[in-house]
Amino acid sequence: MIWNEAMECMRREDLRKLQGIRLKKVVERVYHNCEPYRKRMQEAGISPADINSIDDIVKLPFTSKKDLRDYYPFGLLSSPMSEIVRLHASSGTTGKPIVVGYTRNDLNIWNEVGARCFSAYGLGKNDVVQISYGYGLFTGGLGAHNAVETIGGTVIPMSSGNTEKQIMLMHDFGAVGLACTPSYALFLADAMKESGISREEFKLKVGIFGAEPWTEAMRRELQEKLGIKAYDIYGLTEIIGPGVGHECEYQDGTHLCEDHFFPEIIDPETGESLPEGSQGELVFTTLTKDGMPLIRFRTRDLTNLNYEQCACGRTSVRMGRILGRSDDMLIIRGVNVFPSQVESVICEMPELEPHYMLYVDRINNLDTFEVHVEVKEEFYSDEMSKMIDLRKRIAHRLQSVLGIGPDIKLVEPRSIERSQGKAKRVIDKRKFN
Ligand code: DLL
Repeated sequence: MIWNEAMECMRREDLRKLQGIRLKKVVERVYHNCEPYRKRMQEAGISPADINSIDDIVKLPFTSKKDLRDYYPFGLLSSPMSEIVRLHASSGTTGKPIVVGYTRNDLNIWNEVGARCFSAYGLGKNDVVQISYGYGLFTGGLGAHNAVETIGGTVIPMSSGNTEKQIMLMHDFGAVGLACTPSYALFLADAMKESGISREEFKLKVGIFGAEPWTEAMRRELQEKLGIKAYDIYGLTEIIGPGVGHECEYQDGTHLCEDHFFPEIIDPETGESLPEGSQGELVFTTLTKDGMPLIRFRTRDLTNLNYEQCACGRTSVRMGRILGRSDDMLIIRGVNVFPSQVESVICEMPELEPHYMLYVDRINNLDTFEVHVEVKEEFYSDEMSKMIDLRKRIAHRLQSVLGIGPDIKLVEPRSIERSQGKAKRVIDKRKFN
């Protein structure tokens, strides 16, 4: 179902006009209400008068994660605190978190885009949806929660953790939708199997998965294990939270809510805009937010954009799978490696569970790279030769995909730690040397 046909199916020429009008307004807002933005624009020699269409966006300076840290906690707000009704934060790996303030209007926008997502997954007022994203400063729980309420569905505000209860309530309350990270969904899939309740006794049909990179291979795995359709939901705290983009019934790219969040793809090295279809760093400008609008915010997420119209009727651009954040990229013996590439290979091999860890270290000035992966119960064997053969095949596949051959360690089923939120799949000890 399409929640807001006028906006989601707007002719692209009209959309660009609307984006231009909104851009001018938001640039005026930050220029007049937020000192760091005004200063930066003055330094670049531009003023709101120079912004007259969406094409002018390239004249504006970028905003980075560092800016959000430098102006912690409230330095980038464009509304007075009296207008801010909610705060969210995303925890960085080190130091202070990134804080975002929302006005009432911002929360309404969030509900609107969230409703578009959940409608696109085919959910509506008759559906019960279990929200197993964490609640709190993380935007996942409350964001998905309000989206489901907006479409009139019934929310089970579970949050993450307490797996047995997750399974019991999912069953007893007849949840049709499950919203959580793909890694937690895997964990819950195993727990459902172990619960002794047969799959047919659950009503689950739709998975709403995001907050971390996941691959097509992982989608197949989850769809099969849970007997559902698994859809992507994308978002980031700085921009609004879950709801920046969503898949539709065709599962062929993540539609971005472009009337609110204008996307660009740039070369992460030079900052230059890249031609349509190129892979690069995703940049967003919030076109309608009041509390903390961001201009040309560099997400560090690597992806590509497809402007061809989708069969669903929406005209909005579709984002490809996120390869990872540029900061997730490992450089091992000079070769660029994304954990998602390893995931694709592992999920394609029938003998392996989709649970894996990457260990990187530097010993005697040489990078070491180990992949630990669980072998399925039925393939786990005492026969040495079988296991050696399997290791060889995995190493060979990884070598051809990555251009570098890791050491493979096959581990017993259930021996790799499960995640209840965003999975941590890399331990890079070189950082601590
Ligand atoms: O993860 C918001 C969210 C919550 C999205 C629930 C979807 C569902 P942050 O904690 O600020 O916000 O992390 C944002 O997570 O820049 C991406 O690197 C990654 N990410 C989010 N969604 C996806 C996705 C939330 N669908 C960062 N696919 C983003 C791949 C994703 N990566």
